[in-house]
Amino acid sequence: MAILNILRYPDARLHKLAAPVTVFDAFLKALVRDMAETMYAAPGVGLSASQVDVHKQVIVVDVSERRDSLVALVNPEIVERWGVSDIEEGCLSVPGIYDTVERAERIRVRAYDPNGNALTMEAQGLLSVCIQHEMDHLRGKVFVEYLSPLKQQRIRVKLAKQLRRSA
Ligand code: K1U
Ligand code: ZN
Repeated sequence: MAILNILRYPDARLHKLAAPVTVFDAFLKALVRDMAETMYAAPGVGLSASQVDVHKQVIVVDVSERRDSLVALVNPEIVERWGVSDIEEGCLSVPGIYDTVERAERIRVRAYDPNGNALTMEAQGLLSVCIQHEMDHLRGKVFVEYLSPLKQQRIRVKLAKQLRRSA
């Protein structure tokens, strides 16, 4: 197992489009294990392969308090959505920035598990928002890009300051 490096916004690699997974092999299972370890260590409630510079359609999520309910989705697709949620979001690629984005409150998702078994699941609340956030990463979209140009500018300044302080 390994802790992977998480790309930081505004790294251009966060805007790459992830490709569908076609082979469900040992490399995919190792990627899922490493992503889960990286998410738990961060700590976070979700992580996409895009954030660790692997541009394949893979996400992991665990919103449970006990951190024992890992959901790993390969080639996820939202097939139905209901309601509106405005839960505050964070992002491991944009540390220290939290804001709300309009998302569906409840979703039905079709995906594969890491063994290649097809699955359908329903999610609501934070789990729903987190899956939508991670799926955005797979299409190269970072949550701050939904915010106003003024907020995005302020975020860039704040992140540049963080970077200078840590250098
Ligand atoms: O995609 C990511 O960078 C992970 C992100 C997921 C997310 C959080 C909240 C709403 C939508 C999506 C995070 O996990 S940020 C860190 C975080 O929220 C958290 C960290 C520790 C404990 C609980 C939450
Ligand atoms: Zn994120």
